[in-house]
Amino acid sequence: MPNICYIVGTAGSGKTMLTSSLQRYLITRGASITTINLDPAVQHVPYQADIDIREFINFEQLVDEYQLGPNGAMIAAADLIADYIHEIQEQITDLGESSEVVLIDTPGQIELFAYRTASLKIIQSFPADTSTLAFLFDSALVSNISGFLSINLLATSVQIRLNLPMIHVLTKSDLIKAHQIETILSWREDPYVAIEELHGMNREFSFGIGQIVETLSDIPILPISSLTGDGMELLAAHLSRTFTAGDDWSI
Ligand SMILES: Nc1nc2c(ncn2[C@@H]2O[C@H](COP(=O)(O)OP(=O)(O)O)[C@@H](O)[C@H]2O)c(=O)[nH]1
Ligand SMILES: [Mg+2]
Repeated sequence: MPNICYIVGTAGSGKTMLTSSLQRYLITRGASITTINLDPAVQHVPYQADIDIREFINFEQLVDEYQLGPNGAMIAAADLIADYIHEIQEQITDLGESSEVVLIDTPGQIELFAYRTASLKIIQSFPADTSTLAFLFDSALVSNISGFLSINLLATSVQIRLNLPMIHVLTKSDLIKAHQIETILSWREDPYVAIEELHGMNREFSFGIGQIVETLSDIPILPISSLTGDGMELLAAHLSRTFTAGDDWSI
């Protein structure tokens, strides 16, 4: 069965760029990688995709043919993926056989991947114990407490929906200072400290949020920059351990 890593996160969180930089990093270390673009609406894909959903779905044609606005067209395109699931699944299985990991770049808007049924069907067609989700925390969104807590709740929501093991990746670490990264990591260790700093929140509500966010406390947050390559080694090691149950890949 293929080892699959789904790269998931809010729009602009760096999924495509991480797919590209991680692919490059792993290949230069001798790993064999399959890379898949599942975003039908993306214009430019900066990596060599072994499977590209745009070969199945023509986004521009959808817009023209059905006179859809951008949101309607993106939803239609995401739902259309369902028509090609069998083909995609076969291709992933074939390519995955000779790869250490299959990296899957998902649609720009998280709800198109996490909440519509087509992608759930793709996920469910592979065993959960050889699949993982890299959930991205965009530095630009999580450097303040309310943003951090909100994205944690989103991660929990995605976890409920997709029910796969997760790793959390703090993207664009080059855009924030080292002490900000430390602060974000400390909020993960103790979310109640963060919540206490949010003033004017109902006590019971805050406590409830704390309890939910605390359920993620065993998941490390790995800071990376796709631009500078910082943290890529740690992320690769983490993926390797996830898929080989402790034995590192040869990378
Ligand atoms: N500075 C910096 N910018 C990044 C990084 N990763 C992504 N970006 C930028 O963030 C924007 C969105 O990235 P993209 O990978 O397309 O996000 P996606 O919508 O999640 O696929 C682009 O303008 C990227 O150039 C990073 O590590 N550092
Ligand atoms: Mg993208």
